[in-house]
Amino acid sequence: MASKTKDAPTHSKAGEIQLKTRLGKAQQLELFRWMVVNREFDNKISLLYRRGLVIGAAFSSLGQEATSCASAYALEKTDIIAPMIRNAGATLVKGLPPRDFLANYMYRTNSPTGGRDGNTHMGDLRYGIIAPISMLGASIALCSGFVLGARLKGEKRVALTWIGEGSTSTGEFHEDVNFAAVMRAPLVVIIENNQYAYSTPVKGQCLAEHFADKAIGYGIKNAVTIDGNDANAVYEASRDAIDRARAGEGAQMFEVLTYRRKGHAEHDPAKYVDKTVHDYWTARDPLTRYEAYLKELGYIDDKGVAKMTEEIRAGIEADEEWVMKQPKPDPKTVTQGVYAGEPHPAHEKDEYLARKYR
Ligand SMILES: Cc1ncc(C[n+]2csc(CCOP(=O)(O)OP(=O)(O)O)c2C)c(N)n1
Repeated sequence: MASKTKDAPTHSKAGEIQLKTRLGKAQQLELFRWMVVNREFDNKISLLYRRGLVIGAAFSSLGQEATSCASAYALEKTDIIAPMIRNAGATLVKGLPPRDFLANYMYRTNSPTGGRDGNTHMGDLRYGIIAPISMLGASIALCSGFVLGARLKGEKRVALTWIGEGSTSTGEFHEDVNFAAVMRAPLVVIIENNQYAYSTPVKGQCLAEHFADKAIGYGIKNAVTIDGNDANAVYEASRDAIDRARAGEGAQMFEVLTYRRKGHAEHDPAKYVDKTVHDYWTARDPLTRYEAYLKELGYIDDKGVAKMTEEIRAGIEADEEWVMKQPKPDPKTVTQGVYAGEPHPAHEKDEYLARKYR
């Protein structure tokens, strides 16, 4: 006869969420809240883009909220992240106020880049956020440098970065992961397998069964492949990897299976996407699943979800109002503040800098 433990369910009935988690009730509710913030923030960016207020690319993480938020949620305050284009959620979890992010998208002086960038290429070291690098893969080397420097100072800081499955085909990815592994850098790399790299499906990227298999070639152990739309599964795998990195076990890597529900950016209608793939993943939406699970546990009800969502929406509306009142940079200052150590004239008298160095 099968033992009781063997028969015990591993996943909730509603939402099919992994039941085994170190997160308590309050933390799971907080994590859910972050995912709602991520989604509402994305919705706002999408609307602003359609109103012509975001010039350039607007990247959505619709459908990838669990991947982004639950992994960042497993970090300590002193840890660092190097987000990529699908990691608005992680950036917000790590502490960047949504209004600063919105202000960056709308190139205002009171924003992390002082209006130099029009989307996500911004960081803020007060929150442990390194600005994303556009050349895919390069953030891994940057993270290694940061945490190896911290190790020299005797600090136990861990870096977390994400990479799309398409970007694992770049030469930089191989060089950087190998370097991080050899140096035993306290770094975690999450491969976000969201089924498409721009218009290229996974089969056009890699013949290995799992992208996580790439880790074996660098001597990185425990590279699991998990359900990236299950917030508890993402939290647990991230926490395990972060703990191992912090304990001195070297660079860690694992793969999350998820799906990019919109095109590469808002301008891309993604007509190349296979409808079966789209429908499969749409039915496995990370927020819907986590909400169903939390309701099954009795942690929240419909009223609670509506109240939470309304509060978050109102906050983002207020942020938008604030951003609209902020100035855009003077074109004459375009060449200023480019190099480190130089004063940033766009920031000189503004509120962002005042808060930054308070
Ligand atoms: C070295 C390099 N090559 C090409 C690009 C252009 N580019 C930006 S994002 C992207 C697709 C990335 O796909 P993936 O890594 O799967 O991430 P996803 O967008 O699916 O999250 C490409 C080709 C770039 N930024 N850097």
